[in-house]
Amino acid sequence: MALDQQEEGSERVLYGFWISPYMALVAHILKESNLAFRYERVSPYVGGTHTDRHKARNPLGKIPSLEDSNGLIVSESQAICRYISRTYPEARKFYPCDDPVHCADVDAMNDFITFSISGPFFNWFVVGAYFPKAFGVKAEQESRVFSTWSMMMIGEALGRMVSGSKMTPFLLGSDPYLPDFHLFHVLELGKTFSKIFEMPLLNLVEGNEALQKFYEAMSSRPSTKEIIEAQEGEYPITKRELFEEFGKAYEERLKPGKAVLQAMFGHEV
Ligand SMILES: N[C@@H](CCC(=O)N[C@@H](CS)C(=O)NCC(=O)O)C(=O)O
Repeated sequence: MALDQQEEGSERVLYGFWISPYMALVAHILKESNLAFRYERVSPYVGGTHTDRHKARNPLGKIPSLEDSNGLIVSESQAICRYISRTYPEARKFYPCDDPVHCADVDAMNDFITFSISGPFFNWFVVGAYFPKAFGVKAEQESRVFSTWSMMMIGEALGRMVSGSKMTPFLLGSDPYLPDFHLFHVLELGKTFSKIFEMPLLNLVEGNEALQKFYEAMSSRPSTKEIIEAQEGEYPITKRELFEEFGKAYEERLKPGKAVLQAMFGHEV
């Protein structure tokens, strides 16, 4: 029996929460490949990633994790998407792992985005938005400085990506691949967080014509509409958890870091 035909009693489960661009990426690839899954909400904002239950799925304490219908559990969004493509032929159009030459281009673009855009973007919103606005760390000025550097570095990387890609309207031409979905979810989170945290600069699409065209092309796909609808449906709970529970859930974890910040900045944080 092919793995995509769910065996009786087994199901494919995606653990995480919708605001996560990493979980949204995996959900997007699954939907585009017609691979059914059940969503089970695990929210880092209330400490859900550090429970024994989730650590048994992913000892690194991160979402997303995918439990496939064969019982295998995979974590890290990129690893999950590559696993899906290697396992299910219908996902291979997004990650052509059976064609090393074509796949090299896809990998190169995806690795560039991971290293120069999405990784730095993660650090930007954690330091620039979570620390002052969700954790209540009194280092607004320092967070602003970090945000400025991040904006510069990411802006420069986006410029290289746009000029070094086809952008017709997708990165490698007229069809989207894994890096397109990856990029889309970074841009989508930037738009969402720019509103939630009232930080307009987090919206990376604003003022960039090529990215706007790319964003519109991705948004018009039926699967994207479903993902965005699911994300919007969770905004109320996401915002409540973000501003009322996240700080409490991470209090103990933040203590050593706060002591370092205090020593470094020379003032109470
Ligand atoms: N590189 C990982 C990033 C996953 C990630 O950072 N997930 C966040 C939520 S968006 C998380 O689980 N945070 C909880 C924590 O780090 O404690 C991936 O691509 O899956």
